[in-house]
Amino acid sequence: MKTTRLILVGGFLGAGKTTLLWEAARRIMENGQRVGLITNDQAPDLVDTAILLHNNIKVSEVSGSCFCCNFDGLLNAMQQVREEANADIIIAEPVGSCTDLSATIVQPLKERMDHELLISPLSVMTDPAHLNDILSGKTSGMHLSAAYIFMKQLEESDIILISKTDLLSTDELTALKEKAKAKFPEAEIMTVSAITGEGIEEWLKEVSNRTNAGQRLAEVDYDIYAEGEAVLGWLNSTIELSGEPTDWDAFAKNLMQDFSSQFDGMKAYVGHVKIMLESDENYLIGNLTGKGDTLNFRGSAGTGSKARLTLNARVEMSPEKLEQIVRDTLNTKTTDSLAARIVTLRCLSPGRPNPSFRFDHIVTN
Ligand SMILES: Nc1nc2c(ncn2[C@@H]2O[C@H](COP(=O)(O)OP(=O)(O)O)[C@@H](O)[C@H]2O)c(=O)[nH]1
Ligand SMILES: [Mg+2]
Repeated sequence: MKTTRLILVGGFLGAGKTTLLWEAARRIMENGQRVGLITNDQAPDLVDTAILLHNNIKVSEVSGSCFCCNFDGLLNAMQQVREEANADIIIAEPVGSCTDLSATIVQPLKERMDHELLISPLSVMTDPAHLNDILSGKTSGMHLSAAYIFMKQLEESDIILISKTDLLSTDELTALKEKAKAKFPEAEIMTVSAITGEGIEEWLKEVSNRTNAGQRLAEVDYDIYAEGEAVLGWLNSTIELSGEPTDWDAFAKNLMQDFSSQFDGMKAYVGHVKIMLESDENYLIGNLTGKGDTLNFRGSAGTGSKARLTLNARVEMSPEKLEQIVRDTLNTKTTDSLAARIVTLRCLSPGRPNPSFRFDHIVTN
């Protein structure tokens, strides 16, 4: 089988990974190369997979466990994408609350698949506001142990990829890059905006040409790491909506605003709440990655009498509480003229990470 390039894009929940995956995939295809994507989650019914599938790209999902705890799942997904899409390039997005990827994924891959894979430097994407807070010694509203995960992700990265640069002035961006470089002198600092396209070509060029992946290992305390993940309630659900013709965009916005004001009211840290509302061929995506001011929507699901809602929420609270809020909120949207039927609902708090492999040294090829 031909050699395939693997680009891993890690980074905390809501950093902008899936948005970049799609933008990068589009550009790679325009260049005449074949691309396959791999998504990852603790449970199935992932909005990210649904979004990417809508764009006619080969997507394989590793669900039920993160890549590091299900290394074989990652290998199988890569095999599938390579066979079915004959991919020249695979881009994979690990779970946003995962760290220690250099030790648990990159080094084992280097050792086992050196002849089949060209592994790109590990890119860790970071939201600029969170990065600024974390570099200033704050927790950016997160639990202390979740902030620890955020920091460890940066520590092990080959490339720190600052996202959403459209939200910063040139001076702010320069200052943030300098601050990041001072803290992580061994990492390359790059910047992208999916909105303006700034930096995407440069980043793609860098990860497509370099092969020195996994040059750094972070020292990770698994007790703190486990706590940082366990404080998050995790919910994936699919819901069928049916009734009188409904303006689905207004419905989605109202639903997300409701979630947002409840979480803000409870001072519960929102990692990511993401919805996809599909009606016929139309769809709308809604995202909340913090307080109410992060709420944003794109696309349109139009008006119709039937729709399918996929909901993924990662919020700092017990899974039981999160499930109750989701069920209660959906109930308030149900009327005589609109029914909501929960088709699947999984709610959990991630278990202690138990990686398939964990290397204590950097593999040199
Ligand atoms: N302003 C801005 N927002 C972005 C950019 N990239 C992603 N986002 C938003 O960030 C949120 C999280 O994006 P997503 O790709 O799902 O993040 P992931 O959780 O890391 O996969 C969404 O609301 C996106 O619309 C960007 O370049 N600029
Ligand atoms: Mg994502």
